[in-house]
Amino acid sequence: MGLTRGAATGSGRKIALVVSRFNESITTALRLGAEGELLRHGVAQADIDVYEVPGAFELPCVAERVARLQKHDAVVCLGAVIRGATPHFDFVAAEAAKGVAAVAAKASCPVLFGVLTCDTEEQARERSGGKAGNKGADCARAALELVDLYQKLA
Ligand code: INI
Repeated sequence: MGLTRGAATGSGRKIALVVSRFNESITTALRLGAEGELLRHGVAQADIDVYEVPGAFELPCVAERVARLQKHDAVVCLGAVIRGATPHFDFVAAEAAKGVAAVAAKASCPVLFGVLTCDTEEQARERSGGKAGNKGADCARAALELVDLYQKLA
């Protein structure tokens, strides 16, 4: 029996963040959390590229194009879908999740899903630097771990 896991080391890694603008105060907090985590793990500021999209629905198609550039070791998708009063929520959340998963399955580098899907803005705030941590930071760390694991599996 063997255990293979990736180490979350950032030195020399190039990471793309695809960030949606909808619910911008939340997605900015996710992006800052992700950037902070990458820097803490040794990624150089110059090696972090941010691509902005209007909403979470647009994350998969842009993530796919960014992954195809083969300029980055991982692509991290960040967004916030908040239910509020709109039935739009279910469609946007489902398409973002399915879309990013489909891109991740085909891409040669790790593609991560850092999209909050919450009932309320308060829940989203809690998960973007509040008492429930920062999903952007978690996702960035997971990306570094996967980069190393993909390398071990290559
Ligand atoms: N986009 C989000 O990122 N979060 C949301 O909560 C949201 N809601 O609720 O509507 C949302 N809608 C916009 C969507 O992502 C697309 O940008 C839009 O439909 C254009 O394709």
